[in-house]
This record gives sequence, structure tokens and C-alpha cells, in this order.
Amino acid sequence: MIKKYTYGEPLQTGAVVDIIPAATESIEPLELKTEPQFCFEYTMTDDDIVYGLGEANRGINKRGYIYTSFCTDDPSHTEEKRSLYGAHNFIIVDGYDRFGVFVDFPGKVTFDIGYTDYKTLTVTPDEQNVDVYIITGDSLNDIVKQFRTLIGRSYIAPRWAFGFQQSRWGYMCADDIREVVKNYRENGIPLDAVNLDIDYMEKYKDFTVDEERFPNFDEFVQEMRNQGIRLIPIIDAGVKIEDGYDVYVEGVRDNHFCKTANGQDFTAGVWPGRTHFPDFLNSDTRKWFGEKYKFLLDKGIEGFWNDMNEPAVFYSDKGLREALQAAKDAETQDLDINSFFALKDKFTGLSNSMNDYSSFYHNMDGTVLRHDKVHNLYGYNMTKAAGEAFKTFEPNKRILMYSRSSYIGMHRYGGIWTGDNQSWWSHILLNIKMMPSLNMCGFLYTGADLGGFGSDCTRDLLLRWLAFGIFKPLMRNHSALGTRNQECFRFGDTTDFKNIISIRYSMLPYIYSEYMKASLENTMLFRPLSFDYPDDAFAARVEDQLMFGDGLMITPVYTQNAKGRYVYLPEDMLYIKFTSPTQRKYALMPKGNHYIDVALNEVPLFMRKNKLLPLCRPTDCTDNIDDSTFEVIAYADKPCEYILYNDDGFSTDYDKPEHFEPISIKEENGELKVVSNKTIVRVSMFNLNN
Ligand code: MIG
Repeated sequence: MIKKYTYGEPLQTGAVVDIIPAATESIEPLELKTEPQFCFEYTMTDDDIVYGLGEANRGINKRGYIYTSFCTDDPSHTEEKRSLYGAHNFIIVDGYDRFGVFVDFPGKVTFDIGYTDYKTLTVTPDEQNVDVYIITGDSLNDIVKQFRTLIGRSYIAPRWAFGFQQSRWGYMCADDIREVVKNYRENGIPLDAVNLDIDYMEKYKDFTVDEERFPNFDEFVQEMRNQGIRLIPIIDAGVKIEDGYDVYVEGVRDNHFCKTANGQDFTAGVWPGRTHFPDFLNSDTRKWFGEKYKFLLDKGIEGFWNDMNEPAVFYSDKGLREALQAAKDAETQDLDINSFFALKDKFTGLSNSMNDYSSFYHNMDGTVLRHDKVHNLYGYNMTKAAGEAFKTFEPNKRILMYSRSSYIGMHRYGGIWTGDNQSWWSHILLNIKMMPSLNMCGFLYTGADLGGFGSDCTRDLLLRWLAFGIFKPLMRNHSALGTRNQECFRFGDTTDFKNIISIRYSMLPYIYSEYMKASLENTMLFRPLSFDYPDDAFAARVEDQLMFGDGLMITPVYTQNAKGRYVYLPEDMLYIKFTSPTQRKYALMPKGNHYIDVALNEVPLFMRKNKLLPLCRPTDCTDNIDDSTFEVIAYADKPCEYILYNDDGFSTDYDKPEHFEPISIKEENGELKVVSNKTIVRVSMFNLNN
């Protein structure tokens, strides 16, 4: 059951699609407080667990820390950070009571989850104009499903976007990209897409292509397409100020940019130098900006990533002026500890400052709003602009879109990647823990930069990260300019990389099916163990294993030099260890704690009873997948069934019943047999009596 509580006059953010009347009683089991400030409180028992917050730091269980929903461009995701790029205000408290809380508020919200006082959960929106939803249900999965129904169906990516993507900031010209693709193809490492980072643009101007470095772009797109590669260009939020640049000229002329208090276009420095920010909260501006994507669609582009849309601000004119003045003044001073650091802070504090965020304004279809108060809606509406435009240009075709910044509601228009992580082992674990939280909040097409964005990657780190990454819908290797090259062919012998990524391609029909069902049925692709084993107290303690899709459990290795890891099995399971799509070892393992050996080139996977996994022949790109012929691994001692989702991978007729095709295990003459209208070339059947 969902109850909505309205305080003051909340701004309509568009996060929810079901408009329900507000309840009049008090907001149980939370308690509304007005002193010392407006907030909601709940007293937790020692064993209560708090799930959620989507793209947030720390554990699956969010207990014991404080998080601030305020979309932030911060490339150092160390443990103390309270904000990352997204603002996903949904939590579930599970223990003495079980309920979900969604705070629909466009500005800053603080979730103190037992940080100030271990027993107390305090949710504090910055203002008293807010809608709060309380969701109760039979189970954790049920609460999520109700919430996801409330916020509407998640964005659905084309099937090719489930192929492997290679990206790097620093591919300076078409030849750099040709070289990358050549290396992948020559080494037989599957690949479906290459991202174009800011270097493809002319002087970092959105919707331009640098003609010297990327000559005959249309032909280049086609040339790549012929090799089974799609290019995915980046689009940034800031529009460069430059005479004669059409996006700038039109934006000024038609009032599409955010304004200062005295009505001038707000100026901020980002990649291209000084820029203006389109006012994505305005529907005319969304329409105008959205139409610009057509420039690239017309060149054969089928996917994009939206960046810097928190929005990231390096400096504002005013901030820079003040800092430079402070530096001049300092010339004649004898700087001591306080004045020296104050001066330094003037510069380090220039980026993403609250002073700047509170100095420009939106015009949300007639309502003027100060940016800091609606900050979390910016990236969301940039992506909405694109999503709405794609629907008009390509009503029957899925266009790939993923954004850096987001708010719940944006999940209907695009996926997200989780921003600038690092080549750190701890970031594999952070990535594992984040996936179920993201799924709770509606973000299904999502993933982290594999190998890590910042810092230097090593061979073992990349292999381990890939062995987890092969399960993520968005599977992309991306790295920052200046870091060690980390494409899969940069670390000597490529066989292990080829094998691990080929495992992904052989599981692709399964992964795609599970993704589609999760989108269409408002369920989670990645779940904490406790969601599927609510009565198992130990399962709730496990933070480094995830239930995946229908009947699988994944247990990635995320520690350097580890030869394996401990795993917890909440019931008897079939252990499948892959070295390649066809080289596999099996073991039947009983419920409980175990240590498993996992070499650098192996992928561990566990299967529940009476489940099956269809595998296809691996290919070099998704275009070549043969989805008529499968091998089946089954762990069954009675009839059961797997529902394969099978469509053309790009049309939008998602719900057609013929897309759902069962592969069944039926009993015939006392024997279990696989029955399907697919060609099943081999069955590896295991059951407890074996
Ligand atoms: O931080 O376009 O998160 O993926 O490579 C610099 C350059 C701006 C931030 C993105 C990152 C991208 C980079 N961008």
C-alpha cells in the first residue's frame, strides 16, 4: 500500500506517474518534527537494516552514515563522501517495521541513517514543501515493485547496448578509434561500441564534429557500423559562448539559458571555457535542445551519453574575479596558516560552489526558481529533453542514452553510468553494492567504468572487474586522459580477456531477457540476498554477493592477489565456474559458508534449484548473435521453466506476448527433458540425486 503525505506546496518534479490523493492522518511510522527543524524521524531497533539511495556511497545496508542528496561532480569517491552524481531519495527500512520512504523533493535532502545517533533515522528536506510517500508491503521485493510502479516503467535500451563498450577520454581522432577497433577484432575480443568523449567535438562545442580530426564523419560512422561497431558521442550540459555558434546564438536569442538575478544569461566556466547552461526545466528549451540531437542521429548515430549535468561548474565569472583579487591582495601580505589556506580555498572552492548554485534561475514554464532549490532536477531534465526528442524522431526505435547526473523520474528516459570512479579495488566492491540500490530506484541500464576512470589500472584489476562487469547491462571500459591505457589488449596475452567477455556474449540472451523482464515487470535485476531469502538472518549480512535475474547468484572476487573468496550459500546450489563459454566446471554445494578458488581468468556463478540457464554461441558483436540455438545448463529435479525474452532488440513493441518464449523442463516417461521451440544442442542437467 502506498500513502502520500503532502507538506506545503511541493513542486511537481515528475518523479511519479501515478497521481494519488494525499492522506490526512499523520505520517506513520515516521514522526514529523518541526523543531529544531522540519524533518522526519524514526527510531530503529539494533537489527534494522536500511536499503536504498541508489547511487550512493558505502554499503548495501546504509545504516551508520549520513548521505546528502545533492547531485555532485566529485571524482574522488572516498568513504567520507556524502554525495555522488545522482539524487535517489528512496529507502526501505527493514526490521521491526518494514516500509519504504520516497521523498519527492528537488533540492537538498539529508538522510542521517544512524550517524548522529545509531538508533535514529532522520530525513531532512531543505524546505517544508515536499511530498513523502510511505510504502508498505508483503516483502522487500513487493515494496520495490509498488514503488517502481509508482514511478513508471524504466527506460529500455536497445539490445546492441548490451554488448561490450570501449571508451576513453583521449581518443583524439578517427584513426585512434580505428586502431582500438582493429585491436579488438584481431584479438577476437567481442566489442559492440566505442564512446566518443569530448575530443570529437570542435572546441568542445555540443552538436559539432571536428572536421580535421574526424573528417567525413558520416562515412566514418558507417565504416564502423560495417565492422559491427556503434559510436556513442558525449553531450555536455554547458553551451560554449562563441559568436556565430548556432546553439549559442539561438539560445541567447530565444531565452533558453539560465539567468542571473538581474536577467542576464548565467555564465560558468567548464570544458569549452565560458558557457551558458540551457534551462532544461523549461519545456520549450527541452524541445529546442532535444532537437539538436538530430544533427548526430542524421549521421547514423544511435546512442549518446550526457555528461557534466549536475551541472558541473569549474568557476563562475564572479567567483573567479574574487579569487584573482584575493591572490593580488595576498602579494603584499605575510601569509600565515590561516590566510594561506583561506587563499587556497578561494581557488579550490571555485568549483561547484553553493554561491554559484544560488545565483542563477530557471523559468519552469512560467515559475521562476532559484537553481539550488531545484538542483537535482537539472541532469534529469537534460536527459528528458533527449528522450522526448527521440520519441518524436524515432518513435519506433530505441536510442541508447545514459546520463551522469540523475533524479528518480529520469529512469524513464535513460540509464546512468556512475561517474568518475578510480582504478581501485575498493571501487569494484562499491560497484557491487551500488547495483541493487540503483535497481530499487528504477535505474536498470547502468554500470560503473570498468577498470576505473581515474588512476592507473592493472591487468588483474581489469580482469576481476570484468568478471563482475559481464553481468551489468551497461558494460563499459572507460578511463581518464593521462591514465595508463586500459583497453583489454593493453596487458599482454589477450586470451583471458577474450574468454571473459565471450562468457558475457554467450549469456547475452539470458541477461537481455532478465533485463527486459525487470523493466516490464518493475522488478530488480540485481538483488541483495535478503530480498530473496527473507527468513535467512545470515543472508542479510552478505554485502558482496548478489542475486542476479531468475535463479542465479554472483560472487565476484574484488581483492588483489586473492586466489578465491568466501561465499555464503543460502541453500544448496549448483556451482558453475567458467573459464570460457564452453570450459566449465560444476559442483553441487550445500547451504552454508564455503571458500571457493577462483583464478584470474575464471567467472564463478551459482544456480538455484529448478532453474535453467540458456547459453548461445559467443560472437564478436551482438548483430551476429544466433538466438535460435542454445545450450542449456539446468539444476532440476522436477519440471520447471525459463522465460526467454526475444525480440528484434530495437523496436518499442515491448509487451507483445510472442516475445516471451518458454524453455521448459518437462517430465516424460519418468525422465526430465528440455522442451522448447528453440534448437537445443546440448543439455547439462544436474540434480541432487546425481
Ligand atoms: O571530468 O569528458 O565523467 O566520463 O571522460 C571531465 C571528459 C569531464 C567527466 C566524465 C568522464 C569523461 C570526462 N568528463
